Amino acid sequence: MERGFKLLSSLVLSSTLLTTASIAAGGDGALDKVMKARGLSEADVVRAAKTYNPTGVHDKYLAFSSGGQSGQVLVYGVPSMRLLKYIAVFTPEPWQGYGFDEESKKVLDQGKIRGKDITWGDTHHPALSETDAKADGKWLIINDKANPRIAVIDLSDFETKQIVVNPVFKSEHGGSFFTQDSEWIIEAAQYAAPFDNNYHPIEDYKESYRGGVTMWKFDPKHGRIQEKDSYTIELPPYMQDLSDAGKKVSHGWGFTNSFNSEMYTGGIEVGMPPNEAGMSRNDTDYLHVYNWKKLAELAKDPKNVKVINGHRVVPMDIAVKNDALFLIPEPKSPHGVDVDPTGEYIVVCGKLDTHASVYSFSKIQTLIKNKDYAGTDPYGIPILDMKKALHGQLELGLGPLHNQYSPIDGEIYTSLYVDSQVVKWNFKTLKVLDRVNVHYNIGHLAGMESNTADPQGEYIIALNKLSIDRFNNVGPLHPQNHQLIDISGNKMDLLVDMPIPLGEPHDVVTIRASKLHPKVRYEMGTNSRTEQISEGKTLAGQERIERKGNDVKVYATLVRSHINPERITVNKGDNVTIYMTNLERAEDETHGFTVDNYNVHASVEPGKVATVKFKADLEGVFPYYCTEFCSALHLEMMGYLMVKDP
Ligand code: CUK
Ligand code: CUA
Repeated sequence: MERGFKLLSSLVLSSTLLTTASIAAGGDGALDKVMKARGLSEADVVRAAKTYNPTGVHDKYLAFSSGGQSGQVLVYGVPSMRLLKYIAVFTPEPWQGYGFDEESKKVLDQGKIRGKDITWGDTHHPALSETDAKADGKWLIINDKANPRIAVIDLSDFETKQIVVNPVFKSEHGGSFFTQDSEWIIEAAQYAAPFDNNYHPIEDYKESYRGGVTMWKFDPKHGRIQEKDSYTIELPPYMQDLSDAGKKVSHGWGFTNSFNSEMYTGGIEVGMPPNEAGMSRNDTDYLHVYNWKKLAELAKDPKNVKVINGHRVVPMDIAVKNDALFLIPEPKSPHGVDVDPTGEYIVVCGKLDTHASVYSFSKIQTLIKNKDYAGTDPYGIPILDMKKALHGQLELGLGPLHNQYSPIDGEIYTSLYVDSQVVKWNFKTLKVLDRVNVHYNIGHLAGMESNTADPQGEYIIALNKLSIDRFNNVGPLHPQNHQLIDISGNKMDLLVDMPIPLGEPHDVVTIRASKLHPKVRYEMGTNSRTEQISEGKTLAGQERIERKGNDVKVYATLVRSHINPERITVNKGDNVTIYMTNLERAEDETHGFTVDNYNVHASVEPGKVATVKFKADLEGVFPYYCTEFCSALHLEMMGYLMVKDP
């Protein structure tokens, strides 16, 4: 696949070939004809060739994009920018049976908040699991800003396996980020709120409202968050924001931005200026710097924690007393904070400031060691002097938001929201190197494994919030625009646009496809959500219907081109459970299953068991059938549910 791609590039990049060669698809002068007919320049053709995958050729990288308000994850290939899959995460998704079969309902149910069903999510930050600060291709996590939750996706089958609800936050944004060996996940709150579940008047903001960072313990072997071993660092109500975990030299530390050092709480009732001005009055906000490793040790002693909603919270004074929590001023209303591949530099973007600020971890450590503090905040947290903690600052343009690193020492790419640009600069020498226009209003940007200790270079994807005129008009709600940029040369070159038709995708993480090894089938009889053999596993010849009182259990098999049994007769009011085992071993021979009018659907991949459950409360005759076009006799793959009044 690699070879094919290289061959193609060398073929098309040769400009003599471009103008003179005959192309198999068209014959003499075909390329010229196509270029003329479609109004393409030579540069256009080269760009097209850089992203074109002939049929059967795979992509070098896979990108995992947040699905924004869809609550899902999108997967696409780079450089082809071909959409490969949606992964159902926080929102029911019928194709995958997510929320329509029993196995996936159990996953979605983990995301209930205080007993309340939450059937959407506002996904922002996906993160790939790491070993030694490098992407290892095992797990993907993603946060939900609106309902503070984190989901774990297994990259062996691209299915969501776990959802955890933050027990103390009411919203969150600074998640989710793995530490360098995926033993912890950082999740920072966003809008400050009381940690308990009670009403507290807004006048008590400074006393009762809190921000924080939850450190979720993660088991990288089994891919599950361990809620009991997790803890939260209590923080002031400064509206915490994006975060990043230290790596290498800064391993053990975490960094979290904030944008409301004013502790402004809204002014409608008391005649204060509107929100924006209120939260941006001060010239600086605070970068929170915390030693989560030390705090994890402290949290083991019950004397050091407050238990809130059954969850351990380390109070600010305990963190301060143990030299584990510090603040550093940063230009007001910052946005991204990104630790460089060595762990020494922490780059914070200004958003309302035209600068990026490069903090030095070793300078921060020296200030901490010497207790060289510039003062304390109202909560007694030591403040480090900004100038002394900075390696330097550089003016980049209007609205710097997020950063990505490259394999070249000191090279960094930053998104400029207001200027609609990606700027390449050097964070060590503090020099701007290049900039390219994007379309339009870029938020995050994604390099190839760029947030790890092993960035690959090659491409940057600009995640643009607005597409305006880039695509056919499909009504007032536009798709967003992911633009692929070639960064392999001195000058960045914009290659192609890709519309994202599923919510606002805040962030993307990427990985070399060679690091992923997803399976093509399950061990026969597997409940894919638990990875255990299902109680409903049914082999050929074992199909049966069991009745106990009003409970009817159907043990069914699916194989081209039969659903066995072909007739299920029940009484009105019976509780019906249908276990389906897909007996296929062939790759991509998925069968779907639905019972008409009963709002159930399952996707049953080879080897999988999926279960649908319903009360037979509608009397009548209901066809059930396979919903995937699986063979020439697909339409014949059906049966009848007979519901009679006894
Ligand atoms: S955020 Cu949307 S552009 Cu939620 Cu990471 Cu910056
Ligand atoms: Cu099985 Cu269609």
